[in-house]
Amino acid sequence: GRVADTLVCAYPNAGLPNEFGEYDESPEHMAGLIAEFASAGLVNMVGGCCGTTPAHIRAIAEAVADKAPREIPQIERHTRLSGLEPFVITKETNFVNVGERTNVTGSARFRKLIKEGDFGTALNVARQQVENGAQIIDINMDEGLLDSEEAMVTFLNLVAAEPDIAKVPIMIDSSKWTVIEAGLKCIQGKGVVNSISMKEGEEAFIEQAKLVRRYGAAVVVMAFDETGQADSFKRKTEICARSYKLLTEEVGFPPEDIIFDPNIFAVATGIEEHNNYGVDFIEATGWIRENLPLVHVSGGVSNLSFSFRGNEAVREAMHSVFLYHAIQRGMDMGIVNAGQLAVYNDLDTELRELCEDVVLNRRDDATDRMLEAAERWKGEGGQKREADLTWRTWGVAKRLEHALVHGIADYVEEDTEEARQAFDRPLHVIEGPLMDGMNVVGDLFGSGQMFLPQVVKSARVMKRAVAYLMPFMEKEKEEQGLSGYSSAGKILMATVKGDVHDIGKNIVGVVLQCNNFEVIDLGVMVPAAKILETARQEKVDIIGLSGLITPSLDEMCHVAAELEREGMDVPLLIGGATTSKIHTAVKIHPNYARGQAIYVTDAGRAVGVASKLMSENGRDPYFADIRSEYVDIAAKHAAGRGGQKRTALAAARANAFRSDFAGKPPVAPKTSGLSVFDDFPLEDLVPLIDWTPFFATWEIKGRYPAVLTDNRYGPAAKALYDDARRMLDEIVEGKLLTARGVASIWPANAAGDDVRIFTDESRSLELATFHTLRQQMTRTAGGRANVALSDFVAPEGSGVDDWVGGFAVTAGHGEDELAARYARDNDDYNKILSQALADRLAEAFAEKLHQIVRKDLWGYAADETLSAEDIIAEKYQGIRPAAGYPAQPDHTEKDTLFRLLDAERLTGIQLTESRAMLPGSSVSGLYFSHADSHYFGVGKIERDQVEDYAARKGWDLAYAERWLAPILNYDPARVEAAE
Ligand code: THG
Repeated sequence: GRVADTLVCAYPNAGLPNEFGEYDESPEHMAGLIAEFASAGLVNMVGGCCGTTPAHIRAIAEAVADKAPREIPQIERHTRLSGLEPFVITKETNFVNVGERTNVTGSARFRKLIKEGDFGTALNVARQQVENGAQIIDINMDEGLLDSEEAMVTFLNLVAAEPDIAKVPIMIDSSKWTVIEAGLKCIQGKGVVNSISMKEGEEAFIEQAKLVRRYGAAVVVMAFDETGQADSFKRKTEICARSYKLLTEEVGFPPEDIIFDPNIFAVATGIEEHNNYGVDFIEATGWIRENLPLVHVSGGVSNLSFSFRGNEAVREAMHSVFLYHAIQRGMDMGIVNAGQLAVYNDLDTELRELCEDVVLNRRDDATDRMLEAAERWKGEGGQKREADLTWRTWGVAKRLEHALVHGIADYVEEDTEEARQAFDRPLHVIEGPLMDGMNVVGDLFGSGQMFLPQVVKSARVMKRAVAYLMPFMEKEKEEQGLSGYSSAGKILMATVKGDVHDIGKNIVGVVLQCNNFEVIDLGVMVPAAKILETARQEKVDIIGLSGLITPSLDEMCHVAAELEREGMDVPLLIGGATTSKIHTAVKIHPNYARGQAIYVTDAGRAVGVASKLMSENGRDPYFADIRSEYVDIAAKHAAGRGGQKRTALAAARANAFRSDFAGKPPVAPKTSGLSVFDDFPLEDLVPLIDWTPFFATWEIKGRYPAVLTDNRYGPAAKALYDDARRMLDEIVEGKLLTARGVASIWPANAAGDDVRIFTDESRSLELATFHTLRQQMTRTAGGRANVALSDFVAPEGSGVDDWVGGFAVTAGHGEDELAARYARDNDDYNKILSQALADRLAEAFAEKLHQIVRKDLWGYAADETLSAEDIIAEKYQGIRPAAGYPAQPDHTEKDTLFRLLDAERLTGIQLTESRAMLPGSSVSGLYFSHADSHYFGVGKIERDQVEDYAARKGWDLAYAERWLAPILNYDPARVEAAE
């Protein structure tokens, strides 16, 4: 109500209808509410609807008698469009991008999809435009063989159901009025008609404008008249002026809702008359904005470059140059390929000059010159540009800096050699230009202008330069006894015993090396003894531990205690997916009083922490800070515990989740026994890769694909993605990784919180038992359930037969060889990239196998037809929880699973003592098929359940407490002391 510039009337019902369909609100109550509206200045008129009686109206009239009506606000004159969200065009909006790709004549792909009736994928075209920055989407269905009206209506109705598309206003693009009107009837909010003109005379023009107004849309007016399209400055401006007068004076069309399009035509066509089209448009734009108040100017930008079809690099550059000049003159809207707009200042200077000559018609031979040069920019897929090599003419120090900042390794040896000759000693090259360059990288990273993948690429250049200089430094040492190079500090890094993941650790190592730290990387599964021994031998300044799975937390405590026991005081950095500040403060820190455990959130922070530890004033002030923080955290943690005891196990069981087995009976599997997949085709996994976690690995936070065009992360994300796709192609084509997997479905029934697996359908012989854990958080009566995975399986004695599946997959065979190959070349970037991709392929394999199970092996969703996107979004029926994750935090359940699947023999995956899977890029879990099954977190549990669980597993209590340590809601040591 606050923004409407018309009268606002409120006439509510007398409350919501009760169970008899009657309205209960009394006259007094309702009058009181409406009086509040009036007092707040929200309404001009009031009344009553359903359930109100003359008594209600009388009470309302009395209640508002002395209240002033709402003041109708003066609204600033702006173009106010909307989809689901408002879109107001003001001076600050700058240039409005209208997405062009949802156009059957403008996109071969979109045309094909619409013609084939694949509207789902066609919607993705719209979504991508929005994700790529389109603030409005232009939709055009004008195609001879299509029922354009029907296609328009179908598509618009589907768009309306997709909030991430429908949030932006729609521009209905058609040369047929009937199609436009059909579209206007569908769209919600306030859209734009594209377009009307005077080509059929003033009368039709006025009539259509009135209708546009009635449908409440804004309008694009083309510079057309009865004699055709305007191609000169004079005709363009005359026609727009005449249209403006008719619209504002005859139709009463608000000028801010008029968008003039003075026709963008193709230039550089070889026809001389076309040469000045760009200039005419730009000048007409200037004239319109100066003489026709409040209107906007738009145009179809891609039209400009039709003569360079197939050469996207040149087209993009032409558009960028054209917009640069047209926007300066007042063009404030354009139909563009959103997400494919080059930045004017980033254009290659030669190409920009050629484009400028063409667009601004600056020389007679502009077209010829452009045609001649165009081929050079026409790279692979039209995307690749010839590299700008002007930096190669700079001085050697500047060149090294450029190579470091941009991560270009192509010339590093020759540049380093040149620098070596220029300096007295090879060491001075490191301490001089190389460190200077890395400092620039460090500053850019620190200030958020560079991101991890770029830094790791820079490190690759640095490493290769240092590797080149090494032999010279050694020779110097031998011959002249000169000292070598001194690092900022020596750091030992290791993934602890039982754990295999080291991507995060590798990234940290590289970033530290970039900052002149010497890193000794002991790799994965490193026992405490080895860590201590190396730390002593190498006299390291810092030890860094990494861990991915929860048992590693315990192992880290052990390493800390060993350091303490052996009288060491080397600072201990703690990092990795499973670690946390709380755990470090509460569990690890107390084990290591002589030294200090320090939690490091992410790779970006590691350098700061390491530098503080190596600071000239010594590490003590920093230790003191950390210590007081950790003591504080530990105290708060201790205080917070104990008080909130959770629901007793028996009560939690009474509040179990009840799957609807009668209404949705379990489906018998189509197959039994083990299904083995040896060497599963990698190319079938690629479409199911979920890229969002891939970017997270590199500390690029954002959802794929939007992250590729993100303002901040976009360029770094895109470069990383391109590198990843390239490597993925190599991996797939060269079969550099091997995917192996196994799955099976067994007869099963729940027995309390356990799931019993039977040998066959007679269900007389038990094959194994899976144990599950139940949530114990306190629930309000009638609220949510205390869930355990066993709740998704029909209980024994219910008379309902049920089944449970299991799987183990890996894409990691070959992973180590691949990583080692890159490591040999000092190429950490590609090493880490290959590990991250192997991880993604394993996850994609888990997704693919799950689909095969749903559709074929089990077949409970045989008719499922989901897009890759929907599959990644888990829109299917059923779940595949993995041991060690929130729904079943006990890693040892993998023992049972692996035994049933014969997984080690059939897939080559091994379990470490902590039950990490080796190769690291592996996934395993159970399948639950029921439509009611869902993911959840067990959360913290009480001792009653631990005792029960231990008894079910045949464990003693202390052993159970070790495996369940991360989820205990009590401190076993204290309970024991109290007892
Ligand atoms: N003014 C107004 N509306 C318009 C235009 C205009 N609507 C349509 C068009 N012109 C703007 N939209 C496009 C969309 C795509 C292209 C050009 C203009 C284009 N497409 C590639 C081609 O033809 O080479 C197709 C590439 C592919 O198939 O993917 O260039 O001027 N008011």
